[in-house]
Amino acid sequence: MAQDFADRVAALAVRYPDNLALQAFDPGWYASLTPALRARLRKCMNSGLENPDSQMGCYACQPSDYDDLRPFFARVISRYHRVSEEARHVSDWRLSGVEGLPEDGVLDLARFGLPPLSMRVRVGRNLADLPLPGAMSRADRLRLEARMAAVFDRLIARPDFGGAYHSLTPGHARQIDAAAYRRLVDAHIMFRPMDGDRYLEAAGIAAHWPHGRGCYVSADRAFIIWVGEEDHLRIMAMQRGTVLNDVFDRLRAALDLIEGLAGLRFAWSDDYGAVTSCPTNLGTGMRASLHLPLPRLTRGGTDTRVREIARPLGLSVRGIGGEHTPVGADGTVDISPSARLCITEAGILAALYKGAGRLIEAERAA
Ligand code: DAR
Repeated sequence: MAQDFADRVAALAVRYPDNLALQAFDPGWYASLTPALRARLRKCMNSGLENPDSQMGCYACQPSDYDDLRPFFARVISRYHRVSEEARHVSDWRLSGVEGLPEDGVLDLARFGLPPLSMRVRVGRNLADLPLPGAMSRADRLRLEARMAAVFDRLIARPDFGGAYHSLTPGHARQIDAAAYRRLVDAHIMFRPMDGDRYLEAAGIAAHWPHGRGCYVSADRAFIIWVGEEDHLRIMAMQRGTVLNDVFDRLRAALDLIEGLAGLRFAWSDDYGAVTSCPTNLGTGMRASLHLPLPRLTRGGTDTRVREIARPLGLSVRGIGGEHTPVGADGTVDISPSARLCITEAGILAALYKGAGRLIEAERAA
């Protein structure tokens, strides 16, 4: 069994050099593990074996996987995030210490002549006392949703975060129907169905769909918490505007409020910061993004030119429908700093602000 798995990994690793998990696998170390740890590693790697075209090729399934399977995860983390295997993440939301920002600390995109744009900042968080989504039972998923109900009750009572929870769980008191769900997805408020995502299916993260899934939405639709997607929680602030601080500060206020409510404690690693399902999100767990209209640079409906300019700026480019979606019809793309680990939250926001300025400059020169 152990040798079969090692042989399977070796055969795929030759054909898929970009799959970090396959490349990081060490058969000698794997053979030295206890049967229980070997089984845990196989589960973490399953998505990358079933989908060898994966970039990362693995997901953690227990909060302790990053520690208990450290030699493997330290290698994939180091190679993906381009940090040393001994790197330690430090979080910091204070913009004051970041160089190259406006004196007043206001990251206003209007300074680049940009109109109000769709701005969004989100973090992934997982509860410390539950398995990660890849290893949750249906009961775990319902337990997560029930734990969050107590938190939402407190948010609903507040003028700054008041709203409502919408559940996909059959029979849930707040269950919404298919039409309402589709409307929330089309409004970019709710996440898309997970049972069609081959990576998440193979990782066990999409299991028991749609049980234990839902989203909390504030009355102004500018504060959202996804429950039961790739991480237990995706907590995000979004709005149309030009001042990035607005979404950044609101998210920070929400996190300060939520952690501790109803005994909630987030999974945290001394080395890797916020513990997330996918190693690509470790550290801050933060994705700060903008929908930026770049019709000249995306002429022909392709984002190749944008990617060439964005990559050296440390920015990744997506379609406006999320990961693996096309450029918007009007040439709008979703841009966001790629870095998550060994960069501060403030550093991510600064990279987005400066990167947007450079991209719009290139657009005007195209
Ligand atoms: N399919 C996974 C995606 C990794 C990054 N995106 C996430 N976590 N949503 C891969 O290994 O390519």
